[in-house]
Amino acid sequence: MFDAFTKVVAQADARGQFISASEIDALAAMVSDSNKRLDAVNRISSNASTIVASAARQLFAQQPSLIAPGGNAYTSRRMAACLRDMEIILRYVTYASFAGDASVLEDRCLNGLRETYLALGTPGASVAAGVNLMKESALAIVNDRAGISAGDCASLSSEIGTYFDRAAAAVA
Ligand code: PEB
Repeated sequence: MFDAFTKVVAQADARGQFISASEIDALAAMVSDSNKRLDAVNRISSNASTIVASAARQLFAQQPSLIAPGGNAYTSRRMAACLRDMEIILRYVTYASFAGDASVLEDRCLNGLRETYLALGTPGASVAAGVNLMKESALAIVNDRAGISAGDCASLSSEIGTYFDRAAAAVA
């Protein structure tokens, strides 16, 4: 598991070189924007149940067969498993956003997930649709202008978006 700093160290060590000026510049830029990162992670984390619930509600409205008899979220046991899975994926997205690196998400959540869903008969494309709905909801909360000092969060939002995209792509 890497963060943005340990990733740079590992890459420099693999090359047998000192950390380069451009790597230092990139990390310095990240540090100077780190309050935005912490605010974004805090907002997603403290609204996690809202993000999961609203994404799930939209997913089941778009794909009602999932909750019809025989569907993959039919019976409260499967519904609970589905909401739990969405929450797990969102939690790893917040870890990656916090660390500034996708490796925790890749290694501890997405690795083997496609195969797990194949074995379970859970439709990966529907999970991916749920992840995309969580992305929309989470980024809307991150970018809410209310109650926060104004600033440009475009690059941070797009970085966080890539973590959701990786999760969706891993199961689609
Ligand atoms: C992954 N999900 C399920 C299982 C596992 C995971 C390992 C099997 C064991 C169990 O049921 O608990 N676990 C989960 C995960 C990690 C992990 C992400 C990462 C670290 O450890 N059903 C739907 C939707 C979708 C869904 C499309 C969006 O209709 C999910 C939610 N996951 C779903 C369902 C099950 C499941 C299990 C329904 C239960 C399947 C079944 O038992 O029939």
